[in-house]
Amino acid sequence: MTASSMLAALADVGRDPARGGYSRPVFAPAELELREWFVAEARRLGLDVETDRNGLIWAWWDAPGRPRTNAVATGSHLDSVPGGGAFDGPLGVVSALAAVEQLQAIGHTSDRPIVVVVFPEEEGSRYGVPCLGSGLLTGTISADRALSLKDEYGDTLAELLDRNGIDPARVGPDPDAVRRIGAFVELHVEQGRGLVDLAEPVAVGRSIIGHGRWKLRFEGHGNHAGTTLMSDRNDPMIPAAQTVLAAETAARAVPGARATVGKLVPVPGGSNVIASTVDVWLDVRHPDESTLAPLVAEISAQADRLAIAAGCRTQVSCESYSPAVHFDPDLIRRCREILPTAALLDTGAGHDAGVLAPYTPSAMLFVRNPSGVSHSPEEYAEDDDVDAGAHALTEVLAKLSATA
Ligand code: HGY
Ligand code: MN
Ligand code: MN
Repeated sequence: MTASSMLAALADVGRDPARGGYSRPVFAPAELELREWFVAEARRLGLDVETDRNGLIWAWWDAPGRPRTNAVATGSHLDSVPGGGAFDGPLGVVSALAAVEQLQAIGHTSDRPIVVVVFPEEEGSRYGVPCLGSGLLTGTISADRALSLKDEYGDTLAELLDRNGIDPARVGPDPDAVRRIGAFVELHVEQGRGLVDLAEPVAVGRSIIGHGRWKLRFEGHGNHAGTTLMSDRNDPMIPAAQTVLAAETAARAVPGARATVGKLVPVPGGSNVIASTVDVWLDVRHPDESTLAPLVAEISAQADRLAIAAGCRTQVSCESYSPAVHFDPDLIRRCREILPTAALLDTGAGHDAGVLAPYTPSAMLFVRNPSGVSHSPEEYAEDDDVDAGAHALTEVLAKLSATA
């Protein structure tokens, strides 16, 4: 099957009629359906499939007697943001399967095994921490912290994994699994317009900017919307709203900075109720970490001042932080030798390849997205570009796996 035909086969899984696009939280029915589809497809290709102690799926293309060392790995994620696009994650997974199928069709033999990996909870939409699967694999996040994370239903990750046949007691770093990887190349839909004006549908990734997520809790005094005079209020919604504006103003003043509040949750959340608390999730990113930290500090200080002025309190906690990533220069060079017309792109989006980068040579391929829009139902890639991306990945896997 081609990558575009596989994507078409998945087009109805996890559609979100309320938001548009797709909502495929990790281990929710839609993502489980995609995982089952992946396992069936991988087995159709004769790959040896196993789900590891952290919920990652590994589909190995073995050869008799060839050890699982120095593998050329590829893959991506199947989970999505709420109301996300069809390509963010699944494109890398279907392209990896299509590349393996193409290599098998031409009788490719290689000195190195090829393995396709599916990483759980890349978006962090259910548990708040992005790249949770690759973070557990590499030890970037501790098992204790991960297992105690709760979703909006109060389900801990431990309970969710247990319900899906994964023993929470075994969750944790898997250095042997990381050591088996000699190189990792993730294909992903581009989440920007770097390729739109070029005549080339595929680019090689160079870097990921630093990025993190902070939770700001504003605590006030819940009360009645009608009987509480304006002079008698400690309404946490006010400093929360002012902080959203302050974050936007602060980020606009710093070239290259991005600050976003995409999630704000008042408790109890009644339309005739002054909230008792308001939680605000702040996503801040910048290519230079020495700029990112002071920007977050400034926004946090403003939140504190605004809260005090409203007779409220704030608590700020860092939910996740991903340092800037520079992909492996040699692997980038190899990819560009194999794909000489491919542009070089930096990205503002985080990826599992970024988490793996400090542990094994990692790189990325990006496929043109005509509008550049992502994390939205509008996310898109033309079938021809999807298949050009899969072909590029096929070439990269063939050349990388052919050398000892
Ligand atoms: O948020 C990100 O950059 C990625 O899509 N997880
Ligand atoms: Mn994403
Ligand atoms: Mn992604």
